[in-house]
Amino acid sequence: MATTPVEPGTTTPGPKTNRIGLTVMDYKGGKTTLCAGCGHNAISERIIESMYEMGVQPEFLIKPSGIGCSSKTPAYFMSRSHSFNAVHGRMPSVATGAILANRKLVCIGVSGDGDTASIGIGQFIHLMRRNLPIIYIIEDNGVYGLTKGQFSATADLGSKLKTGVVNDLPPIDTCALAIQLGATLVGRSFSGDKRQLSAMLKAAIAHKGTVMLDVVSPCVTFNDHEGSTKSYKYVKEHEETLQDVSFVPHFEEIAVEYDPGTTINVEMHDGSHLRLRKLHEDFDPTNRIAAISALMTAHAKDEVLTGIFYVDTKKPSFTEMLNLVEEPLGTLPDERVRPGKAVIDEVMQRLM
Ligand SMILES: Cc1ncc(C[n+]2csc(CCOP(=O)(O)OP(=O)(O)O)c2C)c(N)n1
Ligand code: SF4
Ligand SMILES: [Mg+2]
Repeated sequence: MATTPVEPGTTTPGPKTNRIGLTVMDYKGGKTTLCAGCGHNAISERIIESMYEMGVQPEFLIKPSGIGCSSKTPAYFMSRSHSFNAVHGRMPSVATGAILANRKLVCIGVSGDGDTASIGIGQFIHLMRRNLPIIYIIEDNGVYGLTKGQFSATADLGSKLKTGVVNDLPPIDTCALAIQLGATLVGRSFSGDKRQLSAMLKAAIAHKGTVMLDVVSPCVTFNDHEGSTKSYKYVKEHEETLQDVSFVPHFEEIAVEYDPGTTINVEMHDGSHLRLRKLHEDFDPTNRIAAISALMTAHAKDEVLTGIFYVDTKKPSFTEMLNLVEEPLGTLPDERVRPGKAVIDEVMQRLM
């Protein structure tokens, strides 16, 4: 659906368009069927805005997901893009196949804390090791929302269900795990923090490698009560922000200067700039050990630490490591992917 540009000589301006001539409506999806006030809806809104502002061509985006309320959300943004609702916890293998078949696609994989940290933990771990170009989002509410609110593996020790049941197991910190395993842009945000989440998503779109964003996203129906550590109230009262995150895309002029003493500037693969104004001591987001230590310290203090914990723009991505041809494998003609008879005969000769 192309948008109508302003006709020369007319006075009524057409709808606002982005750098590829699309309106924000071109990035919308179906009407949400999630509960009113669910954090996941706010995340879909931020995805729509950031994809529009970055000028991602919807037809070049794939949005695989697993199973859960969170995994339903790709239906509520970017209807013109490709979608794949995979088996519970198995989105990483579908995403890997899609990206290897077409390296030109932008991939945003949407998962939940149950989908990732419970049933899908094995797939998640191996995905994080590969630095596949993917934006992996965990919409983290600490419960299995779709199956009526049981604890997931990201629920904090001592947090309470509505029924009074107390969680007696420690949480898996998906960010610490992703950093340790090799993801190259890792952060945590909150569905209620529009500014921070938008900046992180735009940086994620510019990054060429595995982005892992854990977004705390309250479940208003099953986990937003007193005793929950994933409620709106708890996160607002316990959030500790590492940096003020801003993003300058490569197609915009850098108007604002920054002071290197207070702000870390990360140049992304496409020439965009991720700006991290320090709010926390001298935190260095290129130091993995410091990042894991900051996360562990925050847990010990019952803080919900948000910000960009780790970034590495130098590590080769999985597609680079595999030395794939530029042209998507999925569109290569048969004569370029099938060895001819002479090649097969030669291999057979060598095996005799
Ligand atoms: C193989 C399999 N096991 C269990 C289920 C049941 N099930 C559906 S969604 C879900 C948990 C979803 O939790 P999460 O990923 O946190 O998503 P949320 O609904 O909280 O957004 C479970 C256990 C299933 N669909 N498939
Ligand atoms: S049950 Fe919870 S996670 Fe699911 S849509 Fe409702 S508020 Fe959101
Ligand atoms: Mg959940």
